[in-house]
Amino acid sequence: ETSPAHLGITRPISLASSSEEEIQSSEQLLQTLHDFGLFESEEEAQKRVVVLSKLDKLVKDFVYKVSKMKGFPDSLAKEAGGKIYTYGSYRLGVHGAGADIDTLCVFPKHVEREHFFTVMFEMLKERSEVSELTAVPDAYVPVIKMLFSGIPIDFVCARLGMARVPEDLELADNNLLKNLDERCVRSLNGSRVTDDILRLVPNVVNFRIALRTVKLWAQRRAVYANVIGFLGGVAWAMLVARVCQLYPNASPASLVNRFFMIFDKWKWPQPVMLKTIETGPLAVRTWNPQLYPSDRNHKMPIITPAYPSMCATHNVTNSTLTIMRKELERGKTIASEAIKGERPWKDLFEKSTFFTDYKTYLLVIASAASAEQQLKWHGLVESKLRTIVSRLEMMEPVAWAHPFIKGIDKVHYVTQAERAACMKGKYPADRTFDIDEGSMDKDYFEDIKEKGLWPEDKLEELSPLYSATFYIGLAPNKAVTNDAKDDAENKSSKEATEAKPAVKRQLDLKMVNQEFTSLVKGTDVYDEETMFIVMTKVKG
Ligand code: 3AT
Ligand code: MN
Ligand code: MN
Repeated sequence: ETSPAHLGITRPISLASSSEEEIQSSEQLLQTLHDFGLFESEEEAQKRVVVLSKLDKLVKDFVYKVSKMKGFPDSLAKEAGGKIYTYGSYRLGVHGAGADIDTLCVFPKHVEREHFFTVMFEMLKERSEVSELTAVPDAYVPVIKMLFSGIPIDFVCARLGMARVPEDLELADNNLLKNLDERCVRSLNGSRVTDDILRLVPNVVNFRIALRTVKLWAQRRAVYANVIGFLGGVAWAMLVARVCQLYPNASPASLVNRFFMIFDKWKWPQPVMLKTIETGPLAVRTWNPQLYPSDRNHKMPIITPAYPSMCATHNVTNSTLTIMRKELERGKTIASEAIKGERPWKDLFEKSTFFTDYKTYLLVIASAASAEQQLKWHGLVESKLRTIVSRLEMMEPVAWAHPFIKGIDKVHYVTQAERAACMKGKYPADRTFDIDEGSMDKDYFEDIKEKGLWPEDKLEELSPLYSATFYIGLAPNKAVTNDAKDDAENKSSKEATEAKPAVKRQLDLKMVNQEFTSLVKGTDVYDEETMFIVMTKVKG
């Protein structure tokens, strides 16, 4: 059988080009994206190019330096090479104005991973362009974070099994992964996946506009958060890429419209893939629900194309799937009208009303005594939050549990005496300040003085306590008649375990609370002296 070449595991649904009307609608969509400030200026774009070329030069200097340290003659040290690649939103070409540049540093085998966190780290420290330099060598994907000329950089590294890293090296060859440290494989994976996505999309320009639309929609509708159980940037990118494969000649507006039509009706857990899953040279497993029961648990599998293929949506629960389905349905209605010119595209991006959507919210409040401790504690609690969601959604009175996409950070200036109340989630309103993203270090004593919130001569009685509040909206299961009072707070756990099935219809948050508390306290992040966790229920 002869068929026209196509990208993807099936043939396209339609090869049709877009109509005049759809092309016009695409113009309006693009204008709307501009109105939302999604595109950086030419000047900012140029700045990124300069930063990247400096980083590439730095990597070559780094490899040279380590080669010399290892006693290489000058000529060989110079030939050892080294090179950067990008991944993430910048590589896909869909980054917003303030976005980071996710950058991968690749070096030859005589340079060790540790050198990246010592030698490279020191080289960066010396640079006048670099600020807020921090190394996280123990992360799942070890990383150096910094601002370079004010642009946030996530700098990861991979040591390859070759003597030199030539300028034209491509990362697509699976054999590159042989005998590498697992952390190097993971670091390479980011670039290999984004490269593959771009290769597997028929028209990259249209893909980018459609993906920018979907990302903005997902952010505004509060369904963009991989850790919490929604989808992250890579997963949304793969869904859009699949639609591009199915409609290779469609304009951006029709891609967006098709995106909502297709995924509103998708029969999850049927997986979304951009190509067939490859086998390869490593002893790692690739996604395979026939073989691995845990892969059968994936509610909304979206599989990364690059070997070793994995599910990018491991964290999705029944609840978050339900919420995303509702949003896709809403999106479908709006997009189908917008593409006909019957309503503006901006309607798609109306902000989520999460905080008023529910009658009852469960609040999980994590607090710590220092900004440094809080950063870790916030991250840990966030990463475990979906266990509460899975627990709640199994309970009869709950139709679904809706986690908000991020914890809300605040800092409270409190006395020793007030700390006990704080542990229960009760903070003084007038000495509480919102923390803007990434500004945990700011101190508010000046504000307290200026506003006369505390006697000036007694300011030393106050010390900061940092808190992060995670909200989970509880949708009641209307089929359950719940006339018994929900008394999770005052019921002993003995009574709870002895309760008869009929009584279990009550929302027993006490058990959920106990389980979650022991889960987070059982980790090595937890410090009894300085970290606190509390769960409360509030009416919306
Ligand atoms: P932004 O435009 O930066 O908001 P992005 O898609 O570039 O969107 P990130 O910079 O957060 O998002 O992440 C880029 C990639 O890095 C996505 C994923 O392949 C990888 N990544 C991010 N966070 C983690 C993590 N915690 N663990 C492993 N990989 C991660
Ligand atoms: Mn990024
Ligand atoms: Mn990043």
